[in-house]
Amino acid sequence: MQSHANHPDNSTTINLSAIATAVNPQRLENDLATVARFGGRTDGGVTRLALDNNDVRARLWLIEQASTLGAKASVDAIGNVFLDVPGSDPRLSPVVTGSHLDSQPTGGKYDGALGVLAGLEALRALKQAGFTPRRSLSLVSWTNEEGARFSPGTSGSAVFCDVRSLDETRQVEDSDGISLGSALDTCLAELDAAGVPRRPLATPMHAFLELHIEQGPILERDGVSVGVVEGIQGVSWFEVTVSGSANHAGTTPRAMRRDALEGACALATALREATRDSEDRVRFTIGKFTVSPGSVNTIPDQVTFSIDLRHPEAATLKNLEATFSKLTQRSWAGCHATLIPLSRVEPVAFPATLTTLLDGTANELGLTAPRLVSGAFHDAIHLAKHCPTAMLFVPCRDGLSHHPDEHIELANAVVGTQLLAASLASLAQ
Ligand code: HGY
Ligand code: MN
Ligand code: MN
Repeated sequence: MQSHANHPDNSTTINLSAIATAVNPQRLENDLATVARFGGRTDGGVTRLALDNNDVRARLWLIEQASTLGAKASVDAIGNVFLDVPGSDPRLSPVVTGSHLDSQPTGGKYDGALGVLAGLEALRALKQAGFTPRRSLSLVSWTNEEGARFSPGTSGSAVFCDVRSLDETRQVEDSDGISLGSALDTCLAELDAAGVPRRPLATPMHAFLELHIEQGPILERDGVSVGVVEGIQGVSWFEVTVSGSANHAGTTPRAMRRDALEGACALATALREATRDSEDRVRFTIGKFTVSPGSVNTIPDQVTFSIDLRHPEAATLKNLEATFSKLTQRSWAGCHATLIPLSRVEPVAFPATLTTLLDGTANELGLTAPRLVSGAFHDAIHLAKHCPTAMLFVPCRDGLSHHPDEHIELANAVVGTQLLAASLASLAQ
């Protein structure tokens, strides 16, 4: 099936079926298995935390793939790794695809990795199909999308898009007191030693497309292989600290206690109650909860817990944030509470120019690709401020993610990669 490039001033046709058939399921499956071994777990999941040794080895592996692509590898000051395939007109800004290689502490093999490897396979397929892009094509792996080790997440794309500063990002520390900056310098030294040149931040892009697993139940329920993502819901992360007084567990009467755990549990329950909505659209999660001094027979004097709050509407997100601020000002079991905002990203809608192009390309490939909004955040949430940006989702079994049992059907990953490759070709002409 021939398609006229979606670019009005270009007469060349793009052979979409040649591109689609050039996508090699075995190559993609091999790459997924290879990358899954970087931090592979016995339960089938991965632990590849941002800038840990497994993440660095996965980056070095990705860089090694540049030569077979005829691409040049480079890395920027926050560690984002790029593979650039030159286009026939170097004056034009590139079309970029990619995602992230870091994982959750007990993550799955596909969150992030599929987007990087589908991008790699798409670029290989385009080369194999004899497609020469006018615009350069780039594959990027963003640093620290998950935010599990260094909070908040999406550091690489946020710094690249100048949404957050490199300096403030470098100062963030993990639970062992290691700063992102020092882990980054170790990673960059390894890439320098491998001869990977540096590149600037915020380089211009014509468009950014990210393929990702849905991490939700919709596409599987609809029985389709791929979906066109039209936006990402807003997300706010907070740290709550409840402070009381430590004392002896055996001798202190209840009336004299300022038990930080009792206060934190009451506050956490009140916050959750404030987010309960009849349409079940608010997402409220307390994922981390630390009690100190953490002794069986000492009344806790401090409890710190995280909040991950999400909603597709900016106004609702704002109202809930205001409610949280009011609730934390109250006294909880005689304890004092503070609410520290860690990060906040407004909901984004992807431009119709790009989502319509994806619809049209899916159509030409004979695919049904329903529209959906992402419940998870992605690096695309920042890229949307940098250039026209959109995403493709492939289904994951039971919608399960951030879990070792995360699973996809290879056939769906191949269809997603075919649509990605064809869409990149259209954009690069
Ligand atoms: O948390 C998220 O939405 C993303 O998967 N890191
Ligand atoms: Mn992800
Ligand atoms: Mn994730």
